[in-house]
Amino acid sequence: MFRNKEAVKWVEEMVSLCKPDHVVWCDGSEEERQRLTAEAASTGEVLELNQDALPGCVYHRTAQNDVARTEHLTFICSRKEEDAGPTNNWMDPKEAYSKVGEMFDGCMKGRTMYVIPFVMGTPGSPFRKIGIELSDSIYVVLNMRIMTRMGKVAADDLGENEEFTKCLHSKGELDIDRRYILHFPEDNTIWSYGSGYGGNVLLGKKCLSLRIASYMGMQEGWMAEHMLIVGIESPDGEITYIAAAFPSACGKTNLAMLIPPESMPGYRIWTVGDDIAWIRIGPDGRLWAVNPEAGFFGVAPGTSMKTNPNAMLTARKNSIFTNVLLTPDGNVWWEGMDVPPPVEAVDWKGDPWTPQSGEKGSHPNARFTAPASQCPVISPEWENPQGVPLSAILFGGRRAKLAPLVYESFNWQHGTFVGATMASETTAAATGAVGVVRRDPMAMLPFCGYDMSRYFRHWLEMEEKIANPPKIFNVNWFKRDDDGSFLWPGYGDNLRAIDWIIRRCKGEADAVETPIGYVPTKESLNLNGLEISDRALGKLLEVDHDAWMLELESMQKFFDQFGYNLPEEFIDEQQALRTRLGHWG
Ligand code: SAT
Ligand code: MN
Repeated sequence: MFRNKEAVKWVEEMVSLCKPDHVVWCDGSEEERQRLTAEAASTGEVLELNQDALPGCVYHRTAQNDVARTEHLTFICSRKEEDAGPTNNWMDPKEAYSKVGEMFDGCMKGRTMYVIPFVMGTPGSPFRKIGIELSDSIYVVLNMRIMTRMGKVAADDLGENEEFTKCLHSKGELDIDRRYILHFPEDNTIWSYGSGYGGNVLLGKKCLSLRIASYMGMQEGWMAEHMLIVGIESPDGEITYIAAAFPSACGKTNLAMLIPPESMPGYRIWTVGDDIAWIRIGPDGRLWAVNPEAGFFGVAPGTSMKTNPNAMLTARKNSIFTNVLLTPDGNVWWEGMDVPPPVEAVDWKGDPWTPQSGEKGSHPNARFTAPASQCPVISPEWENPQGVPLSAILFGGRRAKLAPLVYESFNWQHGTFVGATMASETTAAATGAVGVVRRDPMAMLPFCGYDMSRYFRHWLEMEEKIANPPKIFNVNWFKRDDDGSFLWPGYGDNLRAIDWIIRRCKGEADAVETPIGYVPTKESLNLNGLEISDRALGKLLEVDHDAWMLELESMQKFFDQFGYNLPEEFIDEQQALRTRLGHWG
C-alpha cells in the first residue's frame, strides 16, 4: 500500500522486532471497520452496543490499572537531558530503545500488527503532519479512524518521500511495571508499551500533536497548543474565533460546543476543535489555528443533554464508549448523564452493579470517542487547511479561590506570563490525587515535548513575529463561595464572559485596571436573564490583595526549578505585579 520506501523499511524493521503472526495494512474503509469490529467482538475486546439505540457504536473496558494517562511513566528521550527540561521525565534515548526494545521484542507473537497510516490536519495541506502507528490493538485502530484521517487517504498523502512520525504501540502485558510512553523528538518517533488507555495509545493525539508537534513548532516557528478552538457568532452575524487552554477534564469540550442561554438571543457557537490547536502566523500577521484531529475524545461523566447536548448528539452513532456503565439492553449510562440509572447493569470493571451498590458505575475518566463531523454545530471552517483567525487566546483552570471570572492581560508578554503561571486543581484525567492545586503552564505541563523554559521563550519570541496578535485573557468558571458552592453557574452562561472578551477585542466593553489585568466592571457584563446576587458578582470579580501576594510566592517556587533558564521577562513581570499589588493594597 505504501509507495514510501522509508515507511516500508521501517514497518519491516518493526515487524522483525515485534514478530506478529499477521500484519494488516489498514485502508480506513467501512468494510474494514465492520470486519475489525466483528473480530474484536469475537474476542471480547469490544462489545457491540444496541444498534437501534446507538448505531455503529461499540463498548470497551480497559484494564483496571489503565484508566488514565500515566505521567510518571511518560518520558522525553532527547539526547541531552537538559533538552527535556526540569518538568519532564527524561530517559537517555539509547537506554530507552534498548530497555523498551527488549519489551517489544517478540511482544506480538500470536497477535496481529495493524499498520495505521494517519494524517493530523487536513490531508494535502502543507501544515498537516503524517504518522504511521503500528499497534496490536483493534481498539486503537477503531479509535484512530475516528480521531484522525486514517488509511488510504494517509498512505496517499505520504506519497513517495513525505516525512512521517514513527509510532509504535503494543498493549504488552498491560502491566503497570512494564509500561512506558516514550517520545524521541529528535527521531520523530514515539514508543508506547504496556497500556491500552486513550492518551497513552492513540499516538496521534497527545504524543504526536502536542509533545512531538510542540518540538517541531519551536523549531519551525509555529505553536502546538492544548487548546479548543471555537467561533462565536454574535447577533450582527460576525464570527469571532478564540482558542482556549484548560487542563484535561476542565470543560474544554463543553466550551467548544456551548449552547447560548435563551436570554442571549442571536448568538451561535461553531465548534472547530475541542482539545488541540496548531497555530501559525498568517499572511495578514494574525494567528491562524487548525484543529489537527478528526474526532472528540471527551469525558463522559457529567456530560448530559443539559450540560452538553451537542456532545450527546455527536456521540449517538459511530462512536466508542470506554469504561462507562453497560445496561442490560446494550446501552450506556454514566454519572451525571441526567437520566435515571438502570435498575441493574454491569459497571466499568465488568462487575454487576445497582444504584444501591454505592460504587461508581462508570470510571470518572470514562470517555466517548466521536467523529467531529457529527457535531451539530461543527464549524463550516473546521477542515479549512488555513484554519481560522484568532481574536483572543484564553487561559483558565479550576481555582476555587483567587482568579476572577475573567480578566484581560496588559499585552502579549504579560499574557504569556499569565499563561505560564496558570494553575488548576487536578482531575481524574491523569492518575494521582484529584483536587490538588498544581501549576500547569498553558495546560501544557504534561504535553510539552521539550524544556518548558525554552517553550516559554518560544511564546515570548513569537511576539515580534505576530503583527496583529490576539488579546490574551484568563477565565475561571470554578470560583467558590466560603461555603464551597460555585459562585458562577458555568456551562452556557460562560458565554457571558466570552461575550465580554469579544467586546473587549472590539474596544467596546468597560473594565477596571487592576494589578493583575483588566477586570470587567459589573455593568459591562451581559447578565440579562441571569439570576446572580450582587454579592456573588462582587466575589467573582474580586482581586484579593493578600491572596495574590501568596500566589506570587507560589509562582516563585514553581519558577525556581528553571533556574537561570527562566526568561528574564518573567522576572520582570513578577516584579511589576508585586509593585502594582503594593500600590493596590
Ligand atoms: O487521555 S487523553 O490524554 O487523550 C485526554 C486528556 O487527558 O486530555
Ligand atoms: Mn486534553
